[in-house]
Amino acid sequence: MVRHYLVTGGCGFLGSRLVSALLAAGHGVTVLDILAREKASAVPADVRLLAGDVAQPEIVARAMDGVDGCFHLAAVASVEQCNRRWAETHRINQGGCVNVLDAARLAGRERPIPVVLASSAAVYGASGAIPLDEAAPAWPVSPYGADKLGGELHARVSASTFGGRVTALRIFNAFGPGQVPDSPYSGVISIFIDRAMKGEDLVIFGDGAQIRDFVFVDDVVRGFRRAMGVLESSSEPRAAIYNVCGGMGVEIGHLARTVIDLCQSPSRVVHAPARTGDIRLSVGNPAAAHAELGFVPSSRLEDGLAATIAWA
Ligand code: UD2
Repeated sequence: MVRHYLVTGGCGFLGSRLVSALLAAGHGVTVLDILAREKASAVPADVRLLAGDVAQPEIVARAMDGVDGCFHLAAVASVEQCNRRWAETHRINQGGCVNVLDAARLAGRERPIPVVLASSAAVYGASGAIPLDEAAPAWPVSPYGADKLGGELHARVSASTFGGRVTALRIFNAFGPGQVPDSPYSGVISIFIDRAMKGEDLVIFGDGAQIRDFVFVDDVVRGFRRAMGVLESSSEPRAAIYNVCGGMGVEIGHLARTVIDLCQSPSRVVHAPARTGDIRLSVGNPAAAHAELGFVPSSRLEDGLAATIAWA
């Protein structure tokens, strides 16, 4: 069935890939993004594009008008930025999420419009469980993680108090084509590929034995769409949370060597002091998303890396 979806943050790394997939499936799309003016030329012409901040309830309400479902991805996605601009990013990351849930409530005819939220593995913080499943204690150690957890709590309120249908996806380390390397807070894979292609040193923060769970962008997009499909077929209020991850731990040192090999690069691996607060082990358990959303990450790390290198 053809629908019209709102994608907040639709000009970003994950959002733009989701918009392309929705259009390819024949759906209509509205994008609300603070960067919409700057990035307008990169947005497909048939998208209804609104420039604005999700922290402003009026523009969120306008964007929600007439849509059948909402994917909420707009956020200040850098942990470091959120550390520096705590109160301001709280207004955007948690306040923006409440604005989206509230607008979905007010715009729905009989009940709120279904919403899929981009949450993050950052909600687990220093939980320490391996692998992390959704029942592990959520104990964020950053403003960013706390606000993502706050969004999940408001999703529960949407369901319990307002009859909403909301799913929050805890995204682990997403990577793939479209992720830019030019900020110190970019994902490690985009930075390593950029450096390997230029023959520059790959800098590992710490000993390189820290472990991450990488998930390819197209798998994340599939997770979003499956989550929406489940909400659309649900007649009951619902607030669910799922990990979106590959389920496999990769050492950063191994990643650096793999990227150098795949790029056939003369780059060397060097070490620098570990980042303050860097989490040692982050591996998710995708079993619940598999069982309840039919989500199976289909890309092997090497294939995802090859696709990202080809794009870079
Ligand atoms: C990821 C998310 C972040 C948040 C967090 C929650 C990304 C880009 N960031 O942060 O938004 O959800 O998880 O825990 O997905 N590293 C190097 N050299 C580099 C860059 C990074 O060694 O040039 C290391 C870094 O110290 C870390 C690992 O690589 O141990 C991954 O770093 P990242 O910035 O890609 O992502 P992460 O896990 O810190």
